[in-house]
Amino acid sequence: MGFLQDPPQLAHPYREDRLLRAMLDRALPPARRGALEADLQALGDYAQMQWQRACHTTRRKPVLTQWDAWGNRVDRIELTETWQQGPHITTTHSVLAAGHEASEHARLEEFARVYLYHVASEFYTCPLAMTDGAATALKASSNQALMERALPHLLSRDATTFWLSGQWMTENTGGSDVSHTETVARQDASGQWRLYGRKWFSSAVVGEVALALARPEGAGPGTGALALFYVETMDGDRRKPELIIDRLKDKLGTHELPTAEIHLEGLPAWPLGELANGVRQVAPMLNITRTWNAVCATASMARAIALARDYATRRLAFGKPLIEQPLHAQTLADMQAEFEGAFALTFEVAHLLGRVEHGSAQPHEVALLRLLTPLAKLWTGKMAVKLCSEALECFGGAGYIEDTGLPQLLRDAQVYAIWEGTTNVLSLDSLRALAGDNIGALRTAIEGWLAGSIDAHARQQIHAALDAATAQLHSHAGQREALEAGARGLAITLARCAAAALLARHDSWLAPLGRARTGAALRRFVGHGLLRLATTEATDTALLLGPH
Ligand code: MFK
Repeated sequence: MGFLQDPPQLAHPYREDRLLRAMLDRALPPARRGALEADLQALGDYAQMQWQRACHTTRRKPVLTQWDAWGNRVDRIELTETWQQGPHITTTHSVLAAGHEASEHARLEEFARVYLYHVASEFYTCPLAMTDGAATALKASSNQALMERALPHLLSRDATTFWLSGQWMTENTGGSDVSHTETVARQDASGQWRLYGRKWFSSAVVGEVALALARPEGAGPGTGALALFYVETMDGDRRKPELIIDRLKDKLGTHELPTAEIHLEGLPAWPLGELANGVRQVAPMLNITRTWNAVCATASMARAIALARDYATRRLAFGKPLIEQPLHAQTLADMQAEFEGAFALTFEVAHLLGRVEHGSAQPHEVALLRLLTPLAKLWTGKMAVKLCSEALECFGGAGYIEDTGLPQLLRDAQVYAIWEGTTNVLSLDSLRALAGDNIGALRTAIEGWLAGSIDAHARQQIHAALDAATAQLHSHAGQREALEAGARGLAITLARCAAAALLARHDSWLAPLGRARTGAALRRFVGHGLLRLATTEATDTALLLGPH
């Protein structure tokens, strides 16, 4: 046998992750940091074991069986082994329950667990995100009866009592624009609400409950007339007959996740609150699942970079390891700097969420969280696709070969820019969040993060980009079309400004500790430029899109 290449090895995703460890050291009081250690070690062990297992087994997809041998409709879904382990791993390590503890650090501690678990979970984190979102929306609803019924299950620390929740919004008529929702809620003779209609993307159809948008019978058109309902899907261990699974989707990635098309034929349902303004009621859920999306996108980037970096130490070309080749080293370092910016912003959102929910946030931080949530989601979603693609290229041809386990990273990453709102929908949401003078909240936060920074060049660049973004926002005020056309560039510029300032804050904390890498990510990240504002000349847009 001639030459054989060493495959990449995955370093321990927790013990060897200096970024995650340093962030937690900085953000958490020592007692809470210590209490987190056992779960993070165990989830890191699980992640490493799952990567090794994935390299030696054939990947499977869930299988839907609609009919049994005797002609009964059964709609049974056989899950992958990893998905079957999901409830046990999740409850044993308190992944969801941790986020709902009475502490301003609860969400940060939850999302550190999610970060380690995500890639290993085969996207079991998708229904977990929705379960977390459902628990949060239920709490916000003040519906005492539903809270008492569902929360002990959704936040259970015991797999035998744990319930997963779905989020059923998307229909054939729209995923982004839900105003044409066709699902109808009708009261039967006993006064029980029942749902009738078709839901087109149900990623947690194996869950025990779901939150669903529906139009109460006789209500008017549009979004405002939609109501939010809670449903349960199971009768003991049988799926309720009023919930029909039409088929599982054949998707580009996330193959282990059973995303289904379903229809509802009178499924019993309970309104969370008033019989209108369902989107407003589901918004707490959307903001939670968007935070999950950002954390999971960041976790995928971490995995792709870890493997590419390790491989660069094993693969020789032109007489030396790839990591010693100047252009390859430059490529990896560029990826690392962008990733560190994304990591800083994502975990700031997680920590801020906990402070806002706990009531310990400063006054401007509520508006700040509302803005940073869509910014983190849209920016990390796009970046994950780019970085995973670049990481595959770092392996040459091997990155294109299925049973290396690498192509899956790229296929799966594409979902982050689509799920929970596309980049454009999230950019428009960031305009909603900027209404009033909410850019002032970001400015206040950035000044605070930069307070101890010694990098004068970075400070100047951040201020200049923020000024340019603010000027564009003000110059487009009252011109809705120009404002919308520029929304993506504006959002990404603001995300980059926030990320750079957060890198500066982290450096200010690291510097007195004498850590060798201090400042490198910030310098490189700022070197890539912060401004991404778009040219929005409407005449050119029309010319470019006109008939050829
Ligand atoms: C592993 C990673 C985990 C990820 C989880 C994976 C789950 C996958 C399953 C899915 O992808 S489910 C599909 C997800 N679908 C979406 O995310 C919907 C995308 N569309 C939007 O986000 C639209 O912006 C939205 C439907 C929310 C609203 O559009 P509309 O119809 O134009 O509503 P409108 O009138 O602007 O807003 C209605 C109310 O909600 C307003 O409040 P008021 O009634 O008080 O004026 C808005 O301010 C409020 N609102 C909207 N978005 C909000 C919000 N409030 C707070 N936060 C938000 N983000």
